[in-house]
Amino acid sequence: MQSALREKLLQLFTQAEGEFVSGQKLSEVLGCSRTAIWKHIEDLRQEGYELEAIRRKGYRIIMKPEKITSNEIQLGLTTNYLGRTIHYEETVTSTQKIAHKLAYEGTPEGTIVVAEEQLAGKGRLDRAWHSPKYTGIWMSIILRPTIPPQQAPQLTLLAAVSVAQAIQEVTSIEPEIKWPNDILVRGKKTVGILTELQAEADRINSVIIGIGINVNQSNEDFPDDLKHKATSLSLEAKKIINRAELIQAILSKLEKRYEEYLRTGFLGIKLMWEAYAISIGKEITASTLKGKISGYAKGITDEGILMLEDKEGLIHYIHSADIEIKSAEEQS
Ligand code: BTX
Repeated sequence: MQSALREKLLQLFTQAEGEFVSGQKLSEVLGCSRTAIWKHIEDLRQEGYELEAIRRKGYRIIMKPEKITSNEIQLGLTTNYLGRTIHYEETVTSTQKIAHKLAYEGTPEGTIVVAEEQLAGKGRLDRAWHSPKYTGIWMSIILRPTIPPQQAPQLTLLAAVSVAQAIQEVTSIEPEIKWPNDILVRGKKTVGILTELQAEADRINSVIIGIGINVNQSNEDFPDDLKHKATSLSLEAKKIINRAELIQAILSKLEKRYEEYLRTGFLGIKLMWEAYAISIGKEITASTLKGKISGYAKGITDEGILMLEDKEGLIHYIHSADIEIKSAEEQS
């Protein structure tokens, strides 16, 4: 859409203060056909505007997109280095991809990549992560810890704790963590965390922590296959959540937890993680790359590895898996 036309259209809606503007009036003022107006309205929707259309009444604006700006994130940020370098993009394939490139090029530790929309957001094992425009937090954080590569999974748990704490602080929602990296609200997935490494055999060059949070999606914003198993913070808190404020809170918690971890090790994080964990002390099924194992989730080791006890009393150490918790009735 031409920018002058777009401006005029938005001005008309602003003047109407949330009331309906008829299609007739829009086409008169803008000097174009009703069909062209409909097309422009669709363009605005694509940009994140929420517009209602009712026959014979016309159109009205319900919500303008709330964009995040780098300024908003940096203003009032209390961290020393996390989020001090921000790469903000409107649309990307995946923030992970950009972060990998930046990390490789030597960007400072604490650099973050934030996007309004991901066209190919990714989860673990190359699964897709749904990342619609203006509604969520799609962010990658670059760290350079001096720890052995095999300890990197601990950082996933550290990130999960930090995000859970920030969510609790900003929204008063009490999230739960399902090992290793899912944050759920009332049993539905709200946050996904993907930790990736650039490392040599015995040395980490950088860790890229990708955090995806469903913040302001309505139920219709989720594709059908996710509707029953995913939710957003705003659906749960029943209000719009300020995404920039939540990003600031995450960065602040994450920097604190990370500093503690580098100073004193994983134990403190483990205890905090256990306070949110729903998969521990329950009958679960773990789907690993080698197959499924069912049993009792005894806890996590000091390294963050899941301990699962099978019927024969054998302990399995699970490094990576998808966990299904048996329902209350199925728990023996
Ligand atoms: P995961 O493998 O644990 O979860 C992926 C699965 O979750 C999908 O197969 C699908 O069933 C479900 N899913 C997809 N999108 C959503 C969603 N928006 N809400 C709830 N469930 C969903 C989790 O992987 C790791 C996700 C990390 C995403 C961040 S966003 C910023 C960064 N950039 C990037 O490309 N990925 C990370």
